[in-house]
Amino acid sequence: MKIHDWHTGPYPARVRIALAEKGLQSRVTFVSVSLRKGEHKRPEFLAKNYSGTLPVLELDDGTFIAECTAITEYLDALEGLPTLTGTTPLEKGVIHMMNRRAELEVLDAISVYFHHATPGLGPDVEIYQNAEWGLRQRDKAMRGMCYFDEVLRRQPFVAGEAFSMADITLFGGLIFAELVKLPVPSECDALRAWYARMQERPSVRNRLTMSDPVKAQV
Ligand code: GTS
Repeated sequence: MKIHDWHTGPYPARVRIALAEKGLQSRVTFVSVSLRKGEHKRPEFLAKNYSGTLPVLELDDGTFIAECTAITEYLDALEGLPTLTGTTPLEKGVIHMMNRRAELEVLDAISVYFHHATPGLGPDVEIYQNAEWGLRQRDKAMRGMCYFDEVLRRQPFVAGEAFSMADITLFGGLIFAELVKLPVPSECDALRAWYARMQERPSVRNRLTMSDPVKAQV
């Protein structure tokens, strides 16, 4: 399998963390796609992913799977523990809901803020910007962080008692927040404590070095 991604990207981080959690790193090689050069908007990349976003999983039979949630679901179904997307119908439903909520309320909102209300990936890539929309999404993300703080006051992980895909997605949101210098509100201590705990996970710590070619071939 191949992963087309950009090693420091918050969305790519989601798949890298999922791979490491499942112990599947040795089964993939990484292909670097430069966001700053706009390589993800070129026809040859759009043929792999119509949406022009990273990451994309390429299977050995030539199938391309885009969207972090879909890629994580695929990897989770392969083998290994922990289960990231739930086992019972209840777990699956709650994890999917909280994962989507982490996207809608934090990660995707920060992404819109980045692309619309900051220079984003630069003038060659950001061909349409709407700063007002971007700033509204920034405010939405800040409210979203407060929501997740409340959730994490009641339970240790985003979807309940166990680590899941929803934790990985919210973590991606906070990586993005750091990149664009949006601080987690100081009163959100449960969210801050959870973030610190997430950073201690080996899958999180090793995500940037995973694409080292030597490691990729192990
Ligand atoms: N819904 C998609 C998913 O879940 O995979 C979003 C993917 C996404 O936005 N990826 C970013 C991207 O391609 C990568 S990164 O910003 O995290 O590095 N952004 C470039 C763009 O032009 O939108």
